[in-house]
Amino acid sequence: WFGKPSFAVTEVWVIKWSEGTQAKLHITLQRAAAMKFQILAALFFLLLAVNEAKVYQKCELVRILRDEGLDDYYGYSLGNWICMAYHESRYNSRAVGRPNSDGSIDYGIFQINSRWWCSNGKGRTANGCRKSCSSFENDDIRDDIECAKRIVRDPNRMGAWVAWRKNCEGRNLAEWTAGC
Ligand SMILES: [Ca+2]
Repeated sequence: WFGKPSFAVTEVWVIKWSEGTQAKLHITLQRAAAMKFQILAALFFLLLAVNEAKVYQKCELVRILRDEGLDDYYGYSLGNWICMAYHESRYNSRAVGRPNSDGSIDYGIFQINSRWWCSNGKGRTANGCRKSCSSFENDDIRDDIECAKRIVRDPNRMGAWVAWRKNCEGRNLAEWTAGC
């Protein structure tokens, strides 16, 4: 067996080896693809969860507004605030309204207006609350409450909220805080 080397055997071995490697590589790539898909799916659902609006329960909102001192603020009982928030945003802290006739936009649970109370970087604003409107699009509504207090200190009082004038003003609002 010191004769000439058997290339054929070596070739077959090399081919088998490369086939085996390819098969392994193929499986590895398939697993990587499956894993990539799983990661993308997880990210997708995470984003979905992040984008999901925070819709407050009535009594949850009653408790927060009470804690933040809105009950009887400027003489308006809690029922006024809950009724207003319901008709403005359905208690959705991320509600963003369609543009108003003047091009301004209303933001958040109290639908705070970009022409007068916050800046969205588009068009004129008095920015009475000295806030970016984006701060009224998140689930932390303490700054929204601060701005609502500023709004009601203005001469229009709660009349600033059209939905309040239409649906809450002068009505018996006891039901809005009942059972909380
Ligand atoms: Ca906020």
